[in-house]
Amino acid sequence: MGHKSLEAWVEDVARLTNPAAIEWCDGSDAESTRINELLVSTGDFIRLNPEKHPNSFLARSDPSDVARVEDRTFICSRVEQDAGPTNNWCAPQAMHETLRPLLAGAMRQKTMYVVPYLLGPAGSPLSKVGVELTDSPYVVANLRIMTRMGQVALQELGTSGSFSRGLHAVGTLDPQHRYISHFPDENLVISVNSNYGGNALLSKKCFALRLASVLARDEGWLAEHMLILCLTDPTGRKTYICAAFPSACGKTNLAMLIPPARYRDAGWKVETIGDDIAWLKFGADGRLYAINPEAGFFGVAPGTSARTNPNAIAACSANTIFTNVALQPDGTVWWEGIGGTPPEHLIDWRGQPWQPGSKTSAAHPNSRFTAPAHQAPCISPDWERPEGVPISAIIFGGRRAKVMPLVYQAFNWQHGTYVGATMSSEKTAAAAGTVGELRRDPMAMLPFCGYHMADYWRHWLEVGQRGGEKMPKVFHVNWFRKDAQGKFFWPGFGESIRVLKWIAERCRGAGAATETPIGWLPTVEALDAADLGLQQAAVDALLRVDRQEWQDEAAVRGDYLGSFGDKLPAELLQENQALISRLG
Ligand code: GTP
Ligand code: SPV
Ligand code: MN
Repeated sequence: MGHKSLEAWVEDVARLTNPAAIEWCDGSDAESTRINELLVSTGDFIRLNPEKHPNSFLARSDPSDVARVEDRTFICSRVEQDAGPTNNWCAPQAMHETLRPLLAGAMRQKTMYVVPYLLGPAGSPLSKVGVELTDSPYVVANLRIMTRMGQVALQELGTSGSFSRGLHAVGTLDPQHRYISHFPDENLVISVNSNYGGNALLSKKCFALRLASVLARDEGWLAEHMLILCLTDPTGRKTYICAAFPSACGKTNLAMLIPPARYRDAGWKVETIGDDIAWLKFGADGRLYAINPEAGFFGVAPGTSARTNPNAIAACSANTIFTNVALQPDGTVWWEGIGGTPPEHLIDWRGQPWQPGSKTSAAHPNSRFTAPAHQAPCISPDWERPEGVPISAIIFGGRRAKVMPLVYQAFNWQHGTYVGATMSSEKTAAAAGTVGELRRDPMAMLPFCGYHMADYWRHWLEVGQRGGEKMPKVFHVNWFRKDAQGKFFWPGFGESIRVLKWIAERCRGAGAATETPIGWLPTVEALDAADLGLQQAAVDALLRVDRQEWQDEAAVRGDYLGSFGDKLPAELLQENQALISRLG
């Protein structure tokens, strides 16, 4: 293969982990079939009904290994300050010493797969190569869907190209000795004792966000936890929009939105470019262009149905890996919120019999499907454009039962950076911890920023300086405001087209808006929601900016920003002060 430093690294790792065999993955169909059959033969995959789910499989992870583990995720920068207060830090040397005994002999009697992959379209100046060494065929099967894997990456790499290194060993799955360790100064990730999602598919959050955010800071671009969509209006005009919501807060669903009939008939359309990660760089015209570094969707299963997201259902109709969902006797999958009445008999995600009325859920709340992006009927013809797509709007959002209105627009980029930096959301099942607890999650990057959060905000402000008037407009949305009974005011999903429409109008200087202390809100008419049959109380709640609630919110934000100390860009505190004075 002729890439000296790659070959040397593979040899080094093999010496340490001692695999019985080494296999270089080429990404071919034949290889995929062989890996899937291997997983079936070891019982790690259950082949699903080939008529209903062709070439698709169910995997069950260890019950202690079902989500990202933020308390076991480390940023091992040389200087502790560089990791910042929001990351767990460990000195690189000390972490290497901790990991060495866990890795020593870890692949004995196993095959070590060398998985080269490309993040971003082939031939794109924005794309980057990674290589993951793993002893998990499950990871190989997932990477084949999630990335452009094998030959295409080796070609891009040539004999001397640079690449990010990921080393993954399944180990014993001991949660106490689970480490998801990032070494930004070595462009390296080492993961041991997990075989789930973002902990093990090192292309995703580890490389495309944590390491890439550091590269982006150094190279003048942005690596973000954002979907990318294309909104087409009845005149055929296209608006490209990115949106950053925390994990399990609606990125996949918004990226695949199908407008209700009235909008569809009028000519409104949403197409998907990406559903989780965006890399944004300046184009020759001075605008920000986004690519989706991934090639597949690792989507949340529960709540996905033919009613809420038919595009996702179609995307995972074949060639899909389902992890931790429930199994029906006929070899089809099931999860909470898939629609219809629950079947009488199921095997739950742990492999146990399950019946309606059982105390536990049949599918794990963070169960997922891994599906090729090109299988989504809504995939945009532009999704593999090497130069990316020009972004007009960036949306922030989270789950907030109270306070946050349905949508508002920031006054300018600096204010928008403040809006993103002070975002908060109720926690979900995508990470281990207490579901529902409110936490600040700046730019939806709290678990994914590979360096000091305040330096990251400084970088956002600097990128804004560079882009000037050509920067995207910034918005904030909240689909999750609840009434006193705990019911969502906003129907969400396809109906959110109304919000996208207003955003697109604002991007071209139209769309009626009311100025409020927090930013511009749509007028009731501009929201165009009359046909939704919402109660007046719901409309009021969705468009309400309550002075007292916002004064309380601003006070919390002030404390939060203050906790970042010297590195905090003064502009963000000024924005908070300005909000407080506008609130009067
Ligand atoms: P990650 O893949 O973890 O980054 O998640 P994500 O941001 O892509 O979230 P996703 O779209 O998968 O949605 C997560 C959950 O929120 C699913 O159960 C959805 O059904 C639900 N959800 C998504 N959009 C809406 C909405 O507009 N309203 C409501 N009420 N729920 C939604
Ligand atoms: C998320 O948690 O934001 C995900 C799933 O997209 S994982 O790949 O596990 O990070
Ligand atoms: Mn995500």
